Amino acid sequence: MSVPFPEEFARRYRELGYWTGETFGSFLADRAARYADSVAVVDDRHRWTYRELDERASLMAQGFRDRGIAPGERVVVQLPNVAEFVSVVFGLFRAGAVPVFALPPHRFAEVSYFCRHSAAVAYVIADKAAGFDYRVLADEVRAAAPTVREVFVLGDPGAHTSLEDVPAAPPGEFPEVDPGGLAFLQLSGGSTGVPKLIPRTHDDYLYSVRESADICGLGPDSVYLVALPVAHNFPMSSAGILGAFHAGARIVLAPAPSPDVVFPLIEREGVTITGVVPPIALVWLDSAPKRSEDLSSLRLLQVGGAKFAEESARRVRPELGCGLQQVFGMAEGLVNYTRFDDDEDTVAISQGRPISPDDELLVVDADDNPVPEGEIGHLLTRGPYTIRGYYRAEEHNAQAFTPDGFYRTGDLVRLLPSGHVVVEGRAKDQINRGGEKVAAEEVENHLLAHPGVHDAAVVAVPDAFLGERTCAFVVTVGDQPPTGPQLRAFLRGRGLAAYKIPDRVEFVPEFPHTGVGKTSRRDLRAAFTARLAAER
Ligand code: J2J
Repeated sequence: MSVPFPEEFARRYRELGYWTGETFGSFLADRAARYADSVAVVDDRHRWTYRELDERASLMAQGFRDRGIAPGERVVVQLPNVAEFVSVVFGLFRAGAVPVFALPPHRFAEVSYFCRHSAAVAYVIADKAAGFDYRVLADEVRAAAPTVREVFVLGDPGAHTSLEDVPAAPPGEFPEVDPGGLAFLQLSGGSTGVPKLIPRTHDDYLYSVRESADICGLGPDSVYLVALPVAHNFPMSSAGILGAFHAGARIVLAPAPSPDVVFPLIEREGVTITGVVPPIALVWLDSAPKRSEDLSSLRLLQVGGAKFAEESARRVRPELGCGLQQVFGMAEGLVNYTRFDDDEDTVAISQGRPISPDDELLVVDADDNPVPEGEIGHLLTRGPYTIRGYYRAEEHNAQAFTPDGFYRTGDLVRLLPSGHVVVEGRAKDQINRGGEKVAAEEVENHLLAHPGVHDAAVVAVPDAFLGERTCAFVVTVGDQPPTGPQLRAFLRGRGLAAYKIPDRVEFVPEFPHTGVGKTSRRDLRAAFTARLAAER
């Protein structure tokens, strides 16, 4: 179900010391032994030391086992930025179960798909967050995904099981876990009709985590602020919460990324490092001079997930008083960072260079031939922590990976002589809405389910704040064609995450034809993208 690394590559990555055989369960136990009395996790209501976190993870692990969650079984976890996220996830790891990471904005369309596609046996939620009642969603999900036997709820469980009732005294022994096996399923930004799940192993992910912690300068005195949704790959591993745990550092979970919430936390907890997407960095830059909090503990602001404009990058040190690190990563694997010893221009204009000397980056043309040095092309990558295939997606994998196992990132880049990557654009049918990824085809399919929609094409509109927003071009059919607001309400009703609902809907009498034969979806989207660009 997961595509394994070929044996010769796996052997090499072990010989080079990249894959060490550590598992997430043993990882936490080891750091807890080393940093027992240091504070590991802070949120609104908790302040756990490494020892406490480790104990809670074991109690959760045994509780999940007592409730019949067997090694290898999948459990969808959808929690806001709370300490329990960490005890639940490490509890699952220790029980040998496989977390599937959903993000808080995901709704019925996404979560029911994750549960069905991974044949999940359980679903973990908070009762309510940001005004939304996840228990109602859980009822709908259970009806649609019969493999889900139990729903665990943080807070008031309603008809489900309270997370508080889960902990059980462990017998001292947990199942052996294969470090080369599936550790968790991460979400892909996606560019296809249905989201893709990304199978990561203990060996490959922990390698990227250790190196990331080192590259980001994390140590026992570091304090990492989780400003983005904690289950996203960036705050999870680049260097994120796992990098912090590797180094014996402290994580502070912020319930929201707004300056009102985050700035007081930075001051109170002495936060040294955090990672955000460009629009959040812009809000922080604009509000910092107007606020009174002392942000001087902050040494490094990481920005990634979408392109950070050079002029914004140059504002970070003078206006926030901390260093900038650009991060160009992907949940499929490859992560690039600018380094502490990079000169100012490199940090301002590039999106960093890869973690590993064994990350292979190819920049190619449409026929997979390398472009001349320094020119723009499609980025292909292969390496010790980049997947060889999506989970249960054989057909898609044949296109998303080259025959020799390179992942087609869909990003257009050029390489500087120093090996740094500059992201120049995108060839995949995805809209990057301020770091939140929207697959055009997925939204189009939902639009096409409306009886009044004959055809639909979803494309990016440039946006000063988010970088891009979404625009749906729609051809209607019938006597009572839907209006834009009706279509948006229709998509909400289908349980599509709010960030995927088109910001703008444009009705057109018909779609353009190229004259020669049938217009491809890609050409069609390109034509609409060009039309929107011409408006400006
Ligand atoms: C331009 N595009 C970028 C950047 C990601 C660390 C940081 C980010 C992610 C992430 C991540 C970009 N400039 N600095 O997983 O560990 C776009 C590219 C890429 C896609 C991946 C991490 N940083 N991107 O964003 O899986 O198009 O991961 O292929 O969500 O985001 O998206 P995602």
